[in-house]
Amino acid sequence: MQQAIELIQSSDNILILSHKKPDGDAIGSMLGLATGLKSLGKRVQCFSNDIIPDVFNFLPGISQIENKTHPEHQDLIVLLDCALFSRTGIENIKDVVASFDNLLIIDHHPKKETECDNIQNCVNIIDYKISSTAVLVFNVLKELNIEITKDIANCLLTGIFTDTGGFQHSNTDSESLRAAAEFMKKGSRVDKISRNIFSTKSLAAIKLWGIALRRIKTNPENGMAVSYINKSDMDSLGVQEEELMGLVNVINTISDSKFSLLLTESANNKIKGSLRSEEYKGIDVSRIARSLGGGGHKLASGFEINGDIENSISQISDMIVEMKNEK
Ligand SMILES: [Mn+2]
Repeated sequence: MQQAIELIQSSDNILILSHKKPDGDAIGSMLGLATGLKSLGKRVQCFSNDIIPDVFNFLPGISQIENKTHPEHQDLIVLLDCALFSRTGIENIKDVVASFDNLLIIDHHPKKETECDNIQNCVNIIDYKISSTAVLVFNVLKELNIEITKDIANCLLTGIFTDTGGFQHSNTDSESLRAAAEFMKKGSRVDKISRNIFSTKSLAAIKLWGIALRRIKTNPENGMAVSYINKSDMDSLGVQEEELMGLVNVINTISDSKFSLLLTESANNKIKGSLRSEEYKGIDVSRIARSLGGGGHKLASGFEINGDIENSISQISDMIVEMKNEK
């Protein structure tokens, strides 16, 4: 932590990056950190390769996350909620930064390698036991004696709220709730965040959820509850992929399944898979995700594959039966 603090204190120009397909924790952590560091007089930029889902438009300062590149020198790059440049979706880091002196990684995903393996002047704060990157950012801001304003509180509470599934997942711990309580003392409100994130769905999106729910199949052999959404389903209803956020958690509520899988077809034969389970169900879905080239947490992970939906479901299903037999 001390090294990280010194890095930040000695840097004037700071670029904050996070992972592609940014979620509430990625976006909330970026904005919370950026707003905090700006209060110290730093020049801070946030960049996201992928567009920010509209559902996060309520966050203060959301417009400061840029999508255009203007590479220049940075004293410090902060990588949030991921630990490799490749996770940012930026093809070549030189596209967004001409050069940089130092790198700081703040993340809570379990991992084998980080960008620090490739770069010498790199410091990391990585703790996979923490619920969200937002909590780690909160600790950094406190260490820097930065005043937590209502805006910062709103951003960081959104990060914790989304990564804990609205304080329902098993990663909801006393540290997250203590941080959340601090943010509420600053004027942030869980009910408002909840409303903005979960209660802003269009009728078309709910109808699409209905299509996916009707398609759920359970497999007693491997405990999987699986469904899928085709590109044509989304196109015909005019629904964006971001409006599917939370759907896999609903599939995961089937009591006699061990884990849930939602496959979403995006353009040109690409399929995104989201996996969820619950602590008491005794499945580590990150193993499944990793064997398909993805990653994530034990109870929430994802992957991307090429192919068509039907084939993918049967292949993944067979693979999981094999994985179970190996145990
Ligand atoms: Mn996270």
